[in-house]
Amino acid sequence: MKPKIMILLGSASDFKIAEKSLEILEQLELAYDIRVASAHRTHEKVKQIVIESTRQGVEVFIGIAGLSAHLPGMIAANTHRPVVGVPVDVKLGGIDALFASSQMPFPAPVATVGIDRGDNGALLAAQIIGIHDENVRNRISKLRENYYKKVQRDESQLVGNIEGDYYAPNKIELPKIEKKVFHSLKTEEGADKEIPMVAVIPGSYSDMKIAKKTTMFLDRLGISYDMNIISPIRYPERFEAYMEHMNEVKLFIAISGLSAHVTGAVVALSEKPVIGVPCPMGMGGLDALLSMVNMPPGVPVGTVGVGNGGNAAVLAAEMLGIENKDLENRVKRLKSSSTDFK
Ligand code: C2R
Repeated sequence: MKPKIMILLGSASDFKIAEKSLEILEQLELAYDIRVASAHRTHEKVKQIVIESTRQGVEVFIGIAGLSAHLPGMIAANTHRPVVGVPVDVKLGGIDALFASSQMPFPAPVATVGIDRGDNGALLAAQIIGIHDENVRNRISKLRENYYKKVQRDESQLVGNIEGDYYAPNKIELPKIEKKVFHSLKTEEGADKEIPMVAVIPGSYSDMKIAKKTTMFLDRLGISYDMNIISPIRYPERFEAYMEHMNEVKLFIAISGLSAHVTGAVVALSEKPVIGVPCPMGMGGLDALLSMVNMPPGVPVGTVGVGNGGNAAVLAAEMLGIENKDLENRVKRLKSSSTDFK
């Protein structure tokens, strides 16, 4: 059994976070390898593991590290395969590692998930593999169903134990509510030429400058896309209709500032990979970065650096390039001569 996912830990002390990843990968029946190698302390070892694993067919890397977490970035510098970064809370609540992981320069994106979210790191890696593997997609669906059932179970247990004198539960008759996720049914690559590979969703016209950077690089990489400016907060129904309409795309890129709910709304309605681009509106984009990245278990958003629309496109190309040789070669070329693309 050859590993599809390579997990690198900056230190054995990160293992408690990695355990969450392993639990998810075991449930999803995905073969992985795990090594301890620090970009700071064992620079050459990281490089060799990444180059050799890429050569041997590893499809996704997960870098788990705390403090100034340069490990995921260094992995991204040495492979054209997608890299997921899991920042670990060692100091400063993990903010240091979150910035080090997400704020990568073009064209070395790291799809960063929430602080200590080893589970979401693994789930995002699985979603990436799910782009070309229907069995993995089906298993992800079951796993998400379990998260849904857990909320239902937890709620009945919680409200069943409330004994306050003034507790006055409203008898709301809910129709049978099912988990609402728009599934893709087509599996064949290019089965329908009309279907774009990517849906790009900026939350507002204010995000267009950054969205244009994304689409410029999608164009250069030869990745087909649809784009629709649509806020799930301002136009919830239109947003849902668009998501349903786009259910055959392979992945989503959502671009948003302030309390950036676009990404969260997308991942709530889809099990495809979601790439988030935080926009600098207020607070230099810090609000958007944190609201995109710190998602609860089961609904990961792979977040790139603030304003880095270019890296979102490169990351999409890395994800799609696993099963598409042309695209793989284009992203390889771009990463080895990025100045040609500026
Ligand atoms: P020790 O417990 O070994 O001192 O490590 C590790 O990931 C860990 O979270 C403390 C923290 O330092 C982090 N570390 C990095 C890197 N190497 C180690 N961030 C790296 O290369 O980025």
